[in-house]
Amino acid sequence: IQIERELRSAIAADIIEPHYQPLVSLKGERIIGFEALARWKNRTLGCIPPDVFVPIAEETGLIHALGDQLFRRACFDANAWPGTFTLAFNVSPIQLRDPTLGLRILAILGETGFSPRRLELEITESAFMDNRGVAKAVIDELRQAGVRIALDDFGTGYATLSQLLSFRLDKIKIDRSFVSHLDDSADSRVIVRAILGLAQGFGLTTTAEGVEDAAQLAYLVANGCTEGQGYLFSKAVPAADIPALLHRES
Ligand code: G
Ligand code: G
Ligand code: MN
Ligand code: NA
Repeated sequence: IQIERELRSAIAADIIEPHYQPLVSLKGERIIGFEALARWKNRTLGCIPPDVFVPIAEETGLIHALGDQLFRRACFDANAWPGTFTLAFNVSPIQLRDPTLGLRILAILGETGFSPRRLELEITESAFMDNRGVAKAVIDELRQAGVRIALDDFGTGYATLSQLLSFRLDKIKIDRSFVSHLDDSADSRVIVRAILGLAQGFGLTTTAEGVEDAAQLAYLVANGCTEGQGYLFSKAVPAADIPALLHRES
């Protein structure tokens, strides 16, 4: 309850800010975009991770205001990046129950001048479970405007393959729990290879999450994964650190 009150005032004061983790093309290992990850530093409670405050924002309905606020900020920040870079932004299943979400996202894109073609929204399998009609309509509306849709944390949810196919996706993000065990689990290697095969068969791009070492990277490259993300490349950094990160690369 204290945290809910703190969350309300943090949103009112626009204190929660996106940090950015690079998305790296595995062909040539170049940064091609960033995923926005919300960070909240509270005076009394310290750094509160999104695993903690996002569920509270979802339960209280604050996620709609918080999501809009973070998205507007992320579009402003992303306008400073090279013109080909993608912004990946997480959208909660609760946000996708709101039939006005698509219009609000398009309005923020218009207001900030950030191109829908450079935006990739990350949704999770639970978005398919409840209120599928609304989620589907919102996603169709955004895709029609040129926004790409990525399925986040793939392999951890309960959606069936046929449910997945009924939504048009552009990308699958392979959950970190599989990638982190590539070195020591034959099962994880089979699962990752199967996901990559499935994605290729449907013409989807793939991002491996949580890439931490060279052996994992080599396995992913050998099996046709298109993009990676993880501490091997960089953790999420504040917007102000991005120029230095890009300079280091060139
Ligand atoms: O950044 P990592 O630090 O801890 O993120 C943890 C979880 O919080 C991830 O599942 C991520 O998708 C989610 N998350 C981070 N930022 C946002 C955000 O801006 N919106 C939503 N809906 N989820 C987010
Ligand atoms: O949106 P999503 O569920 O994918 O959130 C990504 C989460 O994974 C964030 O909490 C982010 O900080 C975390 N993360 C990103 N890269 C790595 C990594 O290489 N290793 C680990 N352990 N966590 C990571
Ligand atoms: Mn994500
Ligand atoms: Na994820």
